[in-house]
Amino acid sequence: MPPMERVAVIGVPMDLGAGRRGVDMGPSALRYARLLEELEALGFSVEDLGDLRVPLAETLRKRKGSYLEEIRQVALELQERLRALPEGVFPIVLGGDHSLSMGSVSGVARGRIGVIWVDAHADFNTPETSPSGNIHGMPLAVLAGLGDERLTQAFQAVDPKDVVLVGVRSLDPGEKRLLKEMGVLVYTMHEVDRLGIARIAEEALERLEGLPLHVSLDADVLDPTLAPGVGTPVPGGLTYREAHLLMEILAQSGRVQSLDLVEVNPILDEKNRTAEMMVGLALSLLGKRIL
Ligand code: NNH
Ligand code: MN
Ligand code: MN
Ligand code: MN
Repeated sequence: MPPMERVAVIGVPMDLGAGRRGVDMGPSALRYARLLEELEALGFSVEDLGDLRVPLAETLRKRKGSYLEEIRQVALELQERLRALPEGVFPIVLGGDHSLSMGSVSGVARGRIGVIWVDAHADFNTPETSPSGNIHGMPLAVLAGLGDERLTQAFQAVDPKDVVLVGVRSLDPGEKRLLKEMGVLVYTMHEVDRLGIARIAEEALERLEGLPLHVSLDADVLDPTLAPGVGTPVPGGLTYREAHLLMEILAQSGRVQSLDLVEVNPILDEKNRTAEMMVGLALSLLGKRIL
């Protein structure tokens, strides 16, 4: 179990960082999948802080790729809300696209922190390396201090050596180079298959030894046959069992202090199963056990 009994849930209905619309409905889908009720059933005292206000793309009259300032504002507000939480409260941030994690990780970091980024992608692009220009492909780089200065100034919060990526299977050429240069530890699906997820979880905990941990869980890390409700599906993802085992082993460390559930796209989903799967994983990360 994490060392906390109180959970705060906050929604960030933002899709400005993604290439496709719809992840702004993620927070509703995750709540509808009974996240709060199930956490209470696990014994947590849960407070729902509601959703941040996020501008609607339709009202901005801008072309795609120019939402940096709006995203920055939303992430700053998230950062502020998380900084204001009393210590000992476990925040769960409901996305929304992954660009919100610039605000979540920098908001929960009280000194040095380890980040476990569970994603089909590395989100380690800069404006120079990004083929899409979508900001949800950049947040981890920003957190590590790379990218547009307006973002790194506000959100740089982690040493790249304190980051572990798990489940990666889609990298852009420039971000591949950056990951190597910065010494980020990346467990691609190749390593998941070779080593097994249990060993990877243990190695990640060892690498980040002694640090409080933030888990950032992108729904597209799951195999798209299980989790079709994502904007950028990539075949060959984590199975139900691998994903749960990863969460269970991280939970047993007692060091996980905060969580993002991001990139659930209800428009593309089937009967909310992607959101339901994400809720199940959150519960495992917060200590739910079979026996
Ligand atoms: N690497 C691609 C990009 O930067 C895809 C990013 N999409 C994600 N990341 N869903 O998790 O545009
Ligand atoms: Mn992502
Ligand atoms: Mn992804
Ligand atoms: Mn995604």
